[in-house]
Amino acid sequence: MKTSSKLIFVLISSLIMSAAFAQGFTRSMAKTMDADQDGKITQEEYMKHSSDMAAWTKMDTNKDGILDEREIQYGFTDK
Ligand SMILES: [Ca+2]
Ligand SMILES: [Ca+2]
Repeated sequence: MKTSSKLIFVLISSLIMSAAFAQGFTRSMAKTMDADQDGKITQEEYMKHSSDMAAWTKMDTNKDGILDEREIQYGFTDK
């Protein structure tokens, strides 16, 4: 039972992940991108996971080259 529910969870997570890549960015992706876990995503951290600079430009609203907590909250959704 435990193993199968784990499997379903992984399956659902990967489905959500692929949907996220098609539609936008999720909070879990933000956590993955934030390699040093300081709550901010630098352009360097971002570029290890995405080359979508149009999305970066959109999310980095104050153009300082870092996505801070507020910008992550705005740019990364769970939808
Ligand atoms: Ca960081
Ligand atoms: Ca910024």
